[in-house]
Order: sequence, then C-alpha cells, then structure tokens
Amino acid sequence: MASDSITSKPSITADHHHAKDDLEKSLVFDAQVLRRQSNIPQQFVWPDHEKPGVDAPELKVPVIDLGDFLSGNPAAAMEASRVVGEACKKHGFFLVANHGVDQRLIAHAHSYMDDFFQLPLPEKQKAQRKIGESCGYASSFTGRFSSKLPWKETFSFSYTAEKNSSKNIEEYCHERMGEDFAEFGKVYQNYCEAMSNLALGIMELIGMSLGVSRAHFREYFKDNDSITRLNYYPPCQKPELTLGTGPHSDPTSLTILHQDQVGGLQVLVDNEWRSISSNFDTFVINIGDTFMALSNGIFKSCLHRAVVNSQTPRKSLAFFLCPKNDKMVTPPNELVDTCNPRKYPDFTWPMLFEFTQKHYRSDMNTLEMFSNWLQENISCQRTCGLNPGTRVGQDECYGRAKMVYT
Ligand SMILES: O=C(O)CCC(=O)C(=O)O
Repeated sequence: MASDSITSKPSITADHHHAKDDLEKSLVFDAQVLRRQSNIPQQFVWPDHEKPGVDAPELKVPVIDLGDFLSGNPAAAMEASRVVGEACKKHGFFLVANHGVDQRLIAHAHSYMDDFFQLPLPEKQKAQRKIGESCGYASSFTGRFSSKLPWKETFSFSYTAEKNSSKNIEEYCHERMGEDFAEFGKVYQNYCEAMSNLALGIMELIGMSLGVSRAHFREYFKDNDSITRLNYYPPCQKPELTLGTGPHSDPTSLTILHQDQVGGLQVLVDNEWRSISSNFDTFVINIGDTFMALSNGIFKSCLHRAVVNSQTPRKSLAFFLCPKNDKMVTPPNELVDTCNPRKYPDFTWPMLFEFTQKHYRSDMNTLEMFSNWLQENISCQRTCGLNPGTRVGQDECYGRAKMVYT
C-alpha cells in the first residue's frame, strides 16, 4: 500500500502543509489530458537512481494451488503452508490459484473500474479523498506531496468485516457519487467480502507455517477493518522518467492484489528489481509491515513498485487486510523467546496508519521509523503524561518530534 506510497528521506516533517497549499493551487492530474502530452510535469519525474530501468527480469514466485486446501485436504494444507512459509521468510511474495473467488466478480470489478476512471475529472472528484482519510478518489497525490508523484489515479474504500456493517461501501458510493453508483458500490462490497474470506483462509496457512495454531491469525483478523484500493495507471508518454507507484512496503498486514494483463508490478529482491508477471487467474499475495510485526520479524514485508507504459492503461485492485481498529498488534507467545526477543513495540493499526498519513511517506523503513517514534513517545508519555497523538489545542504530543498542523 503506497501511502500513498511515495518515498521520502527518512525524516518526520511538520511543515508539509505549506508545500501542500502551494501545490493545491497549481497542479492537477487530469489523466485524460496528461496521457497524451509528450512532456510530463517535473513533479512526476523521479530522481535518476529511482527511475525504472529497462527490463526487470521475472521473479519466479511460488504459485500455491488452494483448491485441495479449500476442500479440506490436510496434506494439501501442510504442503501449502510449507511453501507459504518459505516465500514469506524470503521476500513475502507468492501467488494463489484456484482461490475460489468467482471470476465473474473479478471481471465486474475490473470493468466498473474502466467506467469510473474514464469519467471526466470533476465527476470523479465528487468522491475526492481528503488528507488523512482512507476512502475516496485521488488523482495522483498532488494535494499531499510536491515531488516524486505517482502516475496514477486511485479510488479507495474502507471495509469492515464486522457483522451488521456489511453495506458500508454501497452506502458510501451512493452518498458520494449518486444513485447511479449503487451497483458499482455493491460490486466492490462483494469483492471486499470475497477478499476478506480469502485472506482468512491464507491466514490459516500462515498460522500453520509459523507453528502457531491454524486458527490463531484467522481469529485475530476475523473482524478486520480493511482497505480496498482501485489503482488506475493511465499511459504516459515518458514512462522511463516516472513511476506508477513508488517503492514502498505496505504498512498493512496482508495484500491481495489482482492485476490485469498489462503488467507493471516489480519487487526488490537481492537489490535487484524483478517483475511479477500478470495472470488473470491468480492473486498476488504479499506480507505488509503490520504482519511483519505480528510475526515478530520472521516474515518479511518487501519493497515493491509499479511501472507504467506509453500505450495501455493498467489496472490493479489491492485489498489491504488490517486488524480491527482496536486490536493490539502483538506477536503470539510462540514467536517470542530469548533467541528471538520482541522486535517491535505494541501498537494498533490506526496508529501506524496515521503515522503514514501525517508524518511519514511509506518506504522500506516505515516499520523501523514507526517503532523508533513509538519508543520515543512512550518515554515522552512517561514525562508529560499524555498518550502519543493527544491533542493539546492545535498541537499534538509526539515526543521529540512534536507536530503542529491544522
Ligand atoms: O499496482 C500494483 O501493481 C501495485 C500497487 C501497490 O503496490 C499499492 O497499491 O500499494
């Protein structure tokens, strides 16, 4: 999950709202116009060391056939969990096939994306996402950052698996986009439900592979408060200068990505960018920072990015599994001992989310920076008696990195 995933030097800044104000006045990412321009605005040009190279060799990631596991075969579950464990210790990426998600639902989710992103900009902006929110439309991140902007548009939804709140995406779409979007909202509500179920199945395999009970992480994520993001990458006439999504590790727990046939996802393994080829029949799964903390650092959350091309728009749908908002992110006892002591402090997902939205652009160091920041705030809390993030007028208590923002 690129936070939207533009990297910065690892520092916590307090004055980004000034740059933001200037930008809001000047730059608009209207994909219908920009996709044809032979020169791209400077804000989208990435530094030389981060520009995409020529061709990234393919990364062969394991394809886990979930068919037998889902139909209850214990030997298949053992074998699948072994392969999942190996991949998650190495780079955190694997594919799942025969996943049981209705292909028609996936096809609908893609076709409604085409309809939405082809709308004129003012129509899409009816659902404009505000800074700090996790829902809505964003045309690049022109309102948030001043450089290294991603060449993409996104539409994000919050999803909660808790019973009795099952219609939230439908309601949101209806409210922001109007009655014509009722069916659109229903498709993504159903898609999120399917993703949440799939994620809980994968959590069983992950629990087995880590040597905790099969039910542990399934139970932990049962009431997940997750996010789905539709990524739309318009063609770019200078694809060698920019990135669709900048290098980042996902701050969330587990990502289930469905990409169309165009391709563009790349993962950094052994210091080399490698591509993950697209296959409409599979989902790409990766571990995020929150799960890295839950596994006490045993599973890796790995740096990835997306490149763009000059000809064809590209779409991907990302479901970011997150714990229920009030759940503490703390590893099970089985994963902590004297040889493998606690690596990260306890936190809740909303604390990490807020950190990535207000104080830090997600990159490969997010979890480490967040842990340091939390430790500082815990000691500050002991001194000043306030919880991290407590508002005092317009100020907030953030330890040594005291933040002031409006
Ligand atoms: O579109 C892709 O392939 C990657 C998307 C991604 O990394 C994200 O949305 O965080």
